[in-house]
Amino acid sequence: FLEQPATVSVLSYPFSGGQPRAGVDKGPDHLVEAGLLKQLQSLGWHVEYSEGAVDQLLATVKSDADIGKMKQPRAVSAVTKQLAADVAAVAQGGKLPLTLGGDHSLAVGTVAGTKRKFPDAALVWVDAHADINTPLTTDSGNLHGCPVSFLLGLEGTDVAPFNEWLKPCLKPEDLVYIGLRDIDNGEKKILKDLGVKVFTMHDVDKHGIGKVMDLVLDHIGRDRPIHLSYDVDALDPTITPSTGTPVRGGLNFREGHYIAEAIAETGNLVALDVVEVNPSLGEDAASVAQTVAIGCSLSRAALGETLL
Ligand code: NNH
Ligand code: MN
Ligand code: MN
Ligand code: MN
Repeated sequence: FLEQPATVSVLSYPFSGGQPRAGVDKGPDHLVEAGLLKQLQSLGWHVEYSEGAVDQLLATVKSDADIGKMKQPRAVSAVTKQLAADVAAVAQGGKLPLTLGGDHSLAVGTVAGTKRKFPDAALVWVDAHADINTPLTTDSGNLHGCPVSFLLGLEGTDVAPFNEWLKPCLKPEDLVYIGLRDIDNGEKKILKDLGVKVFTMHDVDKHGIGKVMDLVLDHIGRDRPIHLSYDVDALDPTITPSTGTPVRGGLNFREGHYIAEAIAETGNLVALDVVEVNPSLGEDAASVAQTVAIGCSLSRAALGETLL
């Protein structure tokens, strides 16, 4: 689905407004300073880099009072609207957008952008969380817990400011989850009602990650564009400690990388998000460095790095 020579366009989006913890906006700079761009070049990719104009976009948001339960809705909407345009432009150019977050509310923009070029794209969501709360079901009000519901157009998501630019673009059967282990009660009901394919950590334990990825690809099909949205909190907190909402019992190092490798092997990856790296969190500098290094190695794996 990409033009040759293969080009990855790295989009830095230093945005934290989808959740309350400062520092996740520093994720992209740390990933780049750790050498991500050169690493991708070494894999044979032509690499472009740009920084989203997050500060300018936020300057247009004069005040951002809650709307219903939603926190910072104008900030999230303004940033994701521009990100959708950026991702769509990259995809239209035959290149692969790699969005570095920032928090996972950014996926409202990245997936909407991918869908403009590839309406048939499947979405593989790797996360401890389902991020499918709606503005009606969310307890926290944090929009990084809600992006999937907006993409699906669930009840309660047809609200300003999002409905000024965002149209539902995802069908429940286009979506597969891997790694879930902290699903809110309202989310459990939504997932069951919609019949979404979910591979929780229980399924990873039962089948092993190899079988799970076979089942993921059985479900979405092996000849469709794939958008991979990777929240680093899918991995166990011993592996990626520097993230805002760590949940024990996560993917181990190899399981996390195997997911990315198996997607790369399809040759069908058209967009990648790496989100929720928060360099301000974690016990010490080594925790931060490890989390950032894994953000880089997951990106490399998804873009074709192999062990042999
Ligand atoms: N489900 C919770 C919420 O909606 C937590 C979401 N936190 C995440 N998601 N980090 O990936 O607020
Ligand atoms: Mn997430
Ligand atoms: Mn998460
Ligand atoms: Mn929770």
